[in-house]
Amino acid sequence: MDDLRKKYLSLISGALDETTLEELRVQAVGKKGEISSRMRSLGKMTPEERQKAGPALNALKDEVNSALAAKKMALSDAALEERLKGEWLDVTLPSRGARQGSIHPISQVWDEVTEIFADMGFSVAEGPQIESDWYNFDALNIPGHHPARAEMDTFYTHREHDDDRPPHVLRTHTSPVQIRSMEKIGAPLRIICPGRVYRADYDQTHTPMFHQVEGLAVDTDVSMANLKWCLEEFVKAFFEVDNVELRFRASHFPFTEPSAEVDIRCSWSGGQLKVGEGDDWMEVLGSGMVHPKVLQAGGIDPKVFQGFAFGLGIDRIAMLKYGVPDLRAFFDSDLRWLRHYGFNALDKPGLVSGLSQ
Ligand code: 2NM
Repeated sequence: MDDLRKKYLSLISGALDETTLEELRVQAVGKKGEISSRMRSLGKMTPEERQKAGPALNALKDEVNSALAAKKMALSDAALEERLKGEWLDVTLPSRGARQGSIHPISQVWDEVTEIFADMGFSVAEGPQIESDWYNFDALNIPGHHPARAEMDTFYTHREHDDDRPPHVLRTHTSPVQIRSMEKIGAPLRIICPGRVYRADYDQTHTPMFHQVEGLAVDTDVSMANLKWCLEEFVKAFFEVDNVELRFRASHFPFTEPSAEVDIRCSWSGGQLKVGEGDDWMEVLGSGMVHPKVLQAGGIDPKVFQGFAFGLGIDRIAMLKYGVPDLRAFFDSDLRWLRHYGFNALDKPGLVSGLSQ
């Protein structure tokens, strides 16, 4: 029995592949194998012989089976090792440039504006694009008969005439988000609301969907001077210049009193815009002190709190900053245009690293 043991253990340890190992298993412990036939011969032994040989044969069978299993594991590990060597991949190789996408100029400017106001302590708030009449108009001091409702070229959702259920609209500005934020957060408050807005207007300089950022700061000691500083900082950071001159022109919006439109000093020489110098003025923002009725609609006490607010068109300032001549090209999804005007996804705008590379 000891010879059998030595023979099989040495054969198993010398096996080079799983096929050889399987042949050895059949030869030793298979139905007609050497160890199995020895076990069958136990019947012909005397009880004394059987009592010694039985357990010894069982032990031998177990030992050979374990040796087979261990060798099988070792062979399969070695095979895996070999395969992995062949499948090695260099993950440091550069990606395929031809398939790289780019960041749309509107997304880029959205991120730049957000970055600048975040640095001044403003949070970002977002809200629904389908709004109730109340949030889009009434809460903003634009009652039903107000001409601004007609002027806005509002898209109404279709519904049979029903006096009990006022219609919903596609929001014509992002101000309803500010009413919702006043209700939800209360005062003090500093937020900007970037988002898509809709007006039924389509020509060289208007698309029925465009993008706006509106800002709102509410506190117990907020003034027009704070508004002016804030917008000056914004314009300098956005146009990446050290000095700008702003001109506040008296204007009228239903939701602010007083209201002002903001122009920046610039020059247009050779079709090239330069901000902060020259004899031209360019309108970029609308702004003002939030009307007491609007604070009230947001659940804020206008006897205790004041607020300033402003609004600007993302698409328009994107055209100005990046020299895009035609607004409608923004929404054509022309790949050649996107490759030309798009930004690298890895160059995230930051006030330290630079807004635009
Ligand atoms: C503008 C111009 C002036 C404005 C007002 C508000 C609110 F909700 F706080 F009253 N949000 N945005 C505002 C003020 C917007 O856009 C040209």
